[in-house]
Amino acid sequence: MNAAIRPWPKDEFEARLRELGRYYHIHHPYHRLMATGRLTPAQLRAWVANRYYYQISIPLKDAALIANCPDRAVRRRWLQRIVDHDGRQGRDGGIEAWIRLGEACGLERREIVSETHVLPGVRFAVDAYVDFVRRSDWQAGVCSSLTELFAPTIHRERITGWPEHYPWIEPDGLSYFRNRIGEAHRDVEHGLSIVLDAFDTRALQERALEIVRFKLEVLWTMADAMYHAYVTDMPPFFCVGDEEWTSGSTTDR
Ligand code: AHQ
Repeated sequence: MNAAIRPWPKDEFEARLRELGRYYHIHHPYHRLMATGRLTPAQLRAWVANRYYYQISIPLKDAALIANCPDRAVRRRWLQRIVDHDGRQGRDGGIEAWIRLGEACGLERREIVSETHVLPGVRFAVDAYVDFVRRSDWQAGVCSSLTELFAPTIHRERITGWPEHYPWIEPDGLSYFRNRIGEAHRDVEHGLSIVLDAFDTRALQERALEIVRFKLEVLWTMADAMYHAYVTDMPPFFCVGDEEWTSGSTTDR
């Protein structure tokens, strides 16, 4: 079979998936400002308030994937992702931990859960992710979660960096990131094994790379919207005049 159409060996396929980490949102200017202590408190609070929309959308995305999946063994394991975010009897879950992160940063619970600060660009990017999983086969949905290959690094960066750069944030608020490192490792091990097995032709492997690039674009676009609104001080129409949510930079409007 022609080498150009022969499927890559699994280790090469995995390496190509991991190479996409160069486009991960850890490299986005907003996250570089965050990691180097250059975000103002308002810009950090805005990030938490916007990312809340992503966090509450993950269980909807995972439920859509399960709805598309006829494989009981996969569904049984994938269910844990919903529990991790929604919680269960006796365990608050990640969404509640994210709200506590927001409160630790000085946000009120009501302004987080009301989604009042969620930017159009953030909402559209997150909705595009959920809609992609809803309308795709479940294996494509699994593949789109593989950006978490790169997530433990960004969570560790926050756990180590925020206490130094943002000492005004209550340390307990960082529990979301601490919990997520273990969960992300566990989830990616499951998701990667499915993808390496299911995407078994060259065309499917190329498709898998496209899917991960799409999800990387979702994450990057969310950060673009926040950078535009809170760093270049060009919030969308519904924030116009709401000075509390701009970076207070000197640009004239
Ligand atoms: O907190 C995050 C999370 O729960 C998930 C689920 C997973 C998915 O199914 O797409 N991706 C993801 C991510 C989370 N946090 C992001 C961050 O930077 O804090 C990273 C993101 C991801 O890498 O996809």
